[in-house]
Amino acid sequence: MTAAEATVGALSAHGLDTIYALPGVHNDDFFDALARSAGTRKAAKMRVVHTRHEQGAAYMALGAALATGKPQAYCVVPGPGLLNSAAALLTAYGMNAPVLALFGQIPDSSIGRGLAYLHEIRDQAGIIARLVDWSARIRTPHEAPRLVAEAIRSMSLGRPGPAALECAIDVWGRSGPVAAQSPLPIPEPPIDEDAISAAATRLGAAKRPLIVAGGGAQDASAEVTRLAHLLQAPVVSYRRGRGVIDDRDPLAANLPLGHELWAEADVVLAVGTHLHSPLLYWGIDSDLAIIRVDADPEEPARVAVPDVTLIGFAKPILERLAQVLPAHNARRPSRAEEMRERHARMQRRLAKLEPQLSYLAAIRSELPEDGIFVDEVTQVGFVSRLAFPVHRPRTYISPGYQDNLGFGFATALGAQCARADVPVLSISGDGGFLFTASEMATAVRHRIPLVTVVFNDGAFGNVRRIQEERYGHRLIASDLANPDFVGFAESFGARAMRAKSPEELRNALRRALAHRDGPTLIEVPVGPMPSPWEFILMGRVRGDSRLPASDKVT
Ligand SMILES: Cc1ncc(C[n+]2csc(CCOP(=O)(O)OP(=O)(O)O)c2C)c(N)n1
Ligand SMILES: [Mg+2]
Repeated sequence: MTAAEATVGALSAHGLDTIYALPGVHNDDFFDALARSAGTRKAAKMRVVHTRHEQGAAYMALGAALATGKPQAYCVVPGPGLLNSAAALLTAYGMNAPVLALFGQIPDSSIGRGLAYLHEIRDQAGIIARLVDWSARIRTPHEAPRLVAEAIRSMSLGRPGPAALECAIDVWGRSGPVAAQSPLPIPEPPIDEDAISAAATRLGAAKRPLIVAGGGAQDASAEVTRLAHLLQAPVVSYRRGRGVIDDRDPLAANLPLGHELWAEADVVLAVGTHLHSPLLYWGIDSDLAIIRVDADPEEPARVAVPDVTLIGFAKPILERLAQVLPAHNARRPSRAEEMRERHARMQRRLAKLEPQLSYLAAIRSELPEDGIFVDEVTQVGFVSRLAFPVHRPRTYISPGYQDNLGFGFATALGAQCARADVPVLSISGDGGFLFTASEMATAVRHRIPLVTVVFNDGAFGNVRRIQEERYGHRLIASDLANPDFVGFAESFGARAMRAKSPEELRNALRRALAHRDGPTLIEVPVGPMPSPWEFILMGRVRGDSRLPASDKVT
C-alpha cells in the first residue's frame, strides 16, 4: 500500500467521509488515492469537495467540524497553499475545532536545504507547529495510519483543536507494508470527586448563582440546563456558547444581561469559556467564588486562580455535579418571573438596534429550529450575538475571539456540506462576503444548498462608523465598490434575489429555503446602522479588573 492509500484508509476508518481540498503536484498521489478509493473494499468512498482558494477549503472543514462536533479534514499544497489556509486554521485553533490539515511538502531529502523547490517555505514544520498543538510528518507508508490516529486523538486531548500532517511529494506514492490501525481510545480524565463536592457545596449555598457557558459547553446542553434549573441560575452565553441553553428558557441570558447579573452573583460556574470579558473587563472580588470546568488544564488559572477547578469534558463532569448537588442545594423559588422582567427591560434597551433586529426576526421566523445560522463580523451579526433566539446546540456558528472578517460564507458552505439534512443560513456584509465569494463556484459545482444573505451598505460599515464617531468623520479606506450581487451570483449559475425590507427578506427566505438543489444568494441593500458596542464592550461592575481594561478593536 502507498502512504497516500494508507492515509485515505485511516481517515475513512476514523469516520471521515469528506475532504475539502485544492490539488497541486505535491499531493497528486494523494488525490489519486482518493480517486481510487471509490469502489474499493479497503476504504469507503471519500467525497472530495474542491474549492477555488485554500482558505475556502480550510473554512469549509472548520464549518463541517463546528456543525457536527466531529473531526474533518482539508488538504492543500505546501508553502502558499498552507499560508492561504492559515487564517482558517488560526480560527479553528481559537474555536478548539477538530480540523485536520493535510499539507504537501517538497522532496523528503531536500527539506530544510533551501534549494528553491516549487512552494518551498522555510521551516514549514516549525510554522505548522506554531499554528496547531499537534503536528507530524508522514515519512513511510507504515507509519501513516498511526499518525492519522494520533492526530485525531490529539484533537480531543487537553485543549481540543486542530492538528496537522505533512507528507513529502515523493513519500505519498511510496509503497510498503501497512498494518490496520483502529482509532485510539480517548482517555477520559478521572472526575475529581473532591472538586465536585467543593463545587456542589459552594453552588448549593449560593444566593445568586450564575452559569457562564462557552463553546466547550456545546455538548453539555442538557446538563447545563439541568443545573440551571436546580440552582435557578441564569445561563449567560455569547457567540460560541449560544444554543447551549434554549433561548425560550427564561434563565437564558445574553451578554448585557450577563453583565448585570455578574455584578450581583456570589458563585459563578463557568463551563468551557475563557470568561474573557468578565475577568478582564467586568471585574472580580472576594465576594465572588469562581468554579471553572474546562478541558484545557492550562486555561482556568490564566487570569485568576479559580476557587474550584474541574478539568475534563463538560458533559460527564456536569452530569456528576448534577447528581451530587441536590444534597447540598438550598430551597430555591423560581426566578422565571424576575428573569422575564429583566428580559423585557433588556428588550426595551436593545430596541434601538434597528433595522438589525427586524432582519433577524425575519430570518428566525423562516429558519427552522434545527437550521444552522452562521454569523459574520457585520452589523446584523453583532446584534445576532445578543438577540437572535437560538434553540439548540450547534445551530449558531460564530467565529469566537478571532472575529475574523470573511470567515462566514465558506464556513457555512462546510456546515451545509456536513449537515445536508438541515438548512444552513449564512449572513455577511458586503465587505466580508467578498473575502470568499469565489466559493460561489464551489457551491454551484457541488450543489450545496446554502442560503446566503448579504447586507450591502457599500462600506466596511463598522469601520466607517468608528471613523465618523471617533475620528471627526475623516473617512478612509472604508468605502467599497461592489459588484451587482444578484448578477454576480447568477453568473455562477446560483439563484439570487434582492430583498429591500425585513418583510421582503422573509418572503425571499421562504422561497430560498424551499430550494435544496444548489445555493441561493439574497442581497439586502441597507444604510448605516446604529452601533451595538455599548451592549458588547461593557466596563467594570465589581472589584478590581485583573488587567487594565482596553478597548476591544473590532
Ligand atoms: C480578518 C479581518 N480583517 C479586518 C477586520 C476589521 N473589520 C471588522 S468589521 C470590518 C468591516 C466589515 O464590513 P462588512 O462586512 O461590509 O460589514 P458591515 O460592518 O458593513 O455591516 C472590518 C474591516 C476583521 N475583523 N477581520
Ligand atoms: Mg458593509
